[in-house]
Amino acid sequence: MSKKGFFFIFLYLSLAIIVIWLMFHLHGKSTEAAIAIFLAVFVPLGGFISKPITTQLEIFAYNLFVNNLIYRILIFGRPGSGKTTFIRTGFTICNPEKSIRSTENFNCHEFKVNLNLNKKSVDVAIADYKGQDPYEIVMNPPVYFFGDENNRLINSIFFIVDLVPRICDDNGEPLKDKFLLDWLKKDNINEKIKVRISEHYDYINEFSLQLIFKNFYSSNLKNVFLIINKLDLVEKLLNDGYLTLSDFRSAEEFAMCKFSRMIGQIESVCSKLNIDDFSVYTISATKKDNLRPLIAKVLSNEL
Ligand SMILES: Nc1nc2c(ncn2[C@@H]2O[C@H](COP(=O)(O)OP(=O)(O)O)[C@@H](O)[C@H]2O)c(=O)[nH]1
Ligand SMILES: [Mg+2]
Repeated sequence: MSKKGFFFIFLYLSLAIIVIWLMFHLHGKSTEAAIAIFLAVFVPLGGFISKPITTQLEIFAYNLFVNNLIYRILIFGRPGSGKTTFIRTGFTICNPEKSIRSTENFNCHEFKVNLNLNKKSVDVAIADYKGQDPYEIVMNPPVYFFGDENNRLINSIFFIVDLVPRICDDNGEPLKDKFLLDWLKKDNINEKIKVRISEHYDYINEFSLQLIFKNFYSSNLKNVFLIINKLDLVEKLLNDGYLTLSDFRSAEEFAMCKFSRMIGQIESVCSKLNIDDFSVYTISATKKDNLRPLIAKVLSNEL
């Protein structure tokens, strides 16, 4: 409990004791009225003062039972960038325990991860951010996952972007790859990719980075990743001759270049906070084998 909390409780109890003492020592006619006033003023006042303290007590109780052995990952990126796909593909290889807890902005999953490197397995929990706007990330983050604001528990942050948008059909279902590729190929591929990239810059930028690190950074944070997703679609467009990479040697290099400013922004925040483990991965979240090196890297100190 904070010093301020103790102070208010102390002040409240002192005042209450003084008033009760006065009531019983001034045996005047006004005693009944004084009791009525006492009940009317002190009971609601007590409730008001103790509210933040009750919250603090709840957090204190959470901290007592929180499992510090779980490796906690926050995954953040624009809707449609592949967060849920990444979790499903990446962590089904690792024998998931079917536990998901949801809040308005997060789906929190828990897994047991064993990459067969040795027999040891790691308990991993991932918060999949499902809010629409970036700033909602700081609205009521569940204490059981993030820890309270004075004791954050996040070990890794994954920022995720892609080069191809999610387009939905008339029923609101995301287009299958074939139809998505047809839509891209129809006209102006470069412009469509450019628009998608700029949407990610609207989402992950100096402002949202500040918000996230200010709210979730602690000495528990070990590493940060930028994941550039949907490389398979870019490769397909290249192979089919719809994209030309005159200035690049590969789809990976193309992807890294498109997000070089974002890489710089994350690097700069990390270096200010002395986080020297920042990596960039280009992946296809739909391919299991693609994700193994990344997961092995994240958990390299745990397994
Ligand atoms: N081809 C391809 N599609 C992907 C990839 N990752 C995600 N998708 C598709 O992109 C859409 C959005 O993915 P989802 O995981 O729901 O994104 P979220 O909103 O960030 O959770 C879905 O239709 C996925 O099937 C990928 O690496 N390659
Ligand atoms: Mg999702």
